[in-house]
Amino acid sequence: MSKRRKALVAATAGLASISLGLSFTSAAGAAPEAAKADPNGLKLVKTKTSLLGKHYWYQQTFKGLPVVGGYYAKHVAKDGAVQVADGRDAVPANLDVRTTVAPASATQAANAAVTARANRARNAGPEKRFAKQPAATSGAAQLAVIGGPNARVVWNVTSRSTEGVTRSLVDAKSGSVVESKVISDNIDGRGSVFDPNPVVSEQNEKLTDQNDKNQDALFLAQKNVILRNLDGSGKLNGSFVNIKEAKGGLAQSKTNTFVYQRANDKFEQVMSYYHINQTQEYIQQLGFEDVNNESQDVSVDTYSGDNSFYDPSTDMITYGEGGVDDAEDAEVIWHEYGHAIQDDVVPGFGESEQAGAIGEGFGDYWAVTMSVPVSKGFNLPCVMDWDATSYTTDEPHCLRRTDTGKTTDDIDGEVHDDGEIWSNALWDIHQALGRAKANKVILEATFFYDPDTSFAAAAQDTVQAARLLYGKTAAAQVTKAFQDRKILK
Ligand SMILES: [Ca+2]
Ligand SMILES: [Ca+2]
Ligand SMILES: [Ca+2]
Ligand SMILES: [Ca+2]
Ligand SMILES: [Zn+2]
Repeated sequence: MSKRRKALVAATAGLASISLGLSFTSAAGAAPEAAKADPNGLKLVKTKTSLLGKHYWYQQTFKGLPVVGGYYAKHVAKDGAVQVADGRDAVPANLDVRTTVAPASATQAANAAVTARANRARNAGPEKRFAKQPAATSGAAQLAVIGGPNARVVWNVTSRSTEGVTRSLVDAKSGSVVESKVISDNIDGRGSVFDPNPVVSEQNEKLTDQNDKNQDALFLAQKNVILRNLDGSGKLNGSFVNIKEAKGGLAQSKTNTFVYQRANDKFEQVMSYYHINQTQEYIQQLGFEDVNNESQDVSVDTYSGDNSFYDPSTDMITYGEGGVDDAEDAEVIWHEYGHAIQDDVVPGFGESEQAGAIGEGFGDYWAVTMSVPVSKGFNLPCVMDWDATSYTTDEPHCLRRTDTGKTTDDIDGEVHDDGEIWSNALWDIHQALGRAKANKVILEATFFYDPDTSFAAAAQDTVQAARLLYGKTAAAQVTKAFQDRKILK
């Protein structure tokens, strides 16, 4: 970060000051400066030692309050030569630092501004589906002074929102927000993805893998997206996703630009990052802050078979590259993330056959509900439309579906088959309650599952969650969805 040199102003008592514009940063000007006393109102905040000497950093203060951005540094060489960097701001000596705005009102104003901007930022980008953002939250407001031509006393409010950590300055006399800026390191990158997959976005069942070859039709299916919550390391590592292993090496970009075509294995890394980040953001939008809220480890294209899996012993998701590379289909990404969700919420989940089937059914359902906002209604209950082009001939190409009409009469003891009973019930709940309510009910219910639960017990948990969250009518709708599958009587 570079900081603009500031004009120097004496802020001593009784002197309504004017900028002097003096600079003391040059080496030539250093020696005479050494003899002078430090100006008033400096508070030592840090002392650093380097090879050539010591460095004293001061915060500028005015009537005991920190002046925002006002700094003063003394660099003392081993021979005693002193260089001064004076970044103090002019503050009129008669500035009244009494406040009329309460800190709580300032915090409220700051958070409203942060939330409004976070919403605008999202809505201006391609991610319109994330229109509603959580409100900013913050700790206590601190009183401070802004110097310069518009000197005033402000409340300094630190907030946290989907944009990261924000510092807002609220005029302590008028209550207006003077400045609001993101100060955290989380950064946005750029990428290109399929969303959710080319078959759905292009509404074209005739697309084929052709052994991972670049094709015009598939290039047209790519869309440019913002990769949020990256940690700034230049890798696809962030708050909710860590691409930990990948065939051909990890994608890296100093400018956090990750744009590849699908024949490049790094494309699948971008897919994994983007779609897992999206789904964790969505979960948090629903109000859940403790559903696999961590940087999920992912291994991409490292398994040659046509399969993907979640390994609870290492808490890692692996996406295979057989047929259509699995991570070219967001529905595969979301299905596996579904397993990670359940393992996070219910340690050791999946101990019985029916719990295993619930795991598979939930993963399929989660893929479908995540696809809803980007699918324009195209074959919604069809799971993994693009990956399935490698191993199905019927159209639409689906690995499985969430609307098979199966009931417990169809149980065959294979978890993926039987998962279609469960996913059908969840999909019916989605249609009855709407997406947000259904997903709140389903995620909330998961917290009450036993690791070796049965269809009936998990269904009861779901009915109970619906009753507590939304009342009797919702509970009756959920009950009916399970009765239709002969899971509940
Ligand atoms: Ca590929
Ligand atoms: Ca492949
Ligand atoms: Ca595949
Ligand atoms: Ca689909
Ligand atoms: Zn699975």
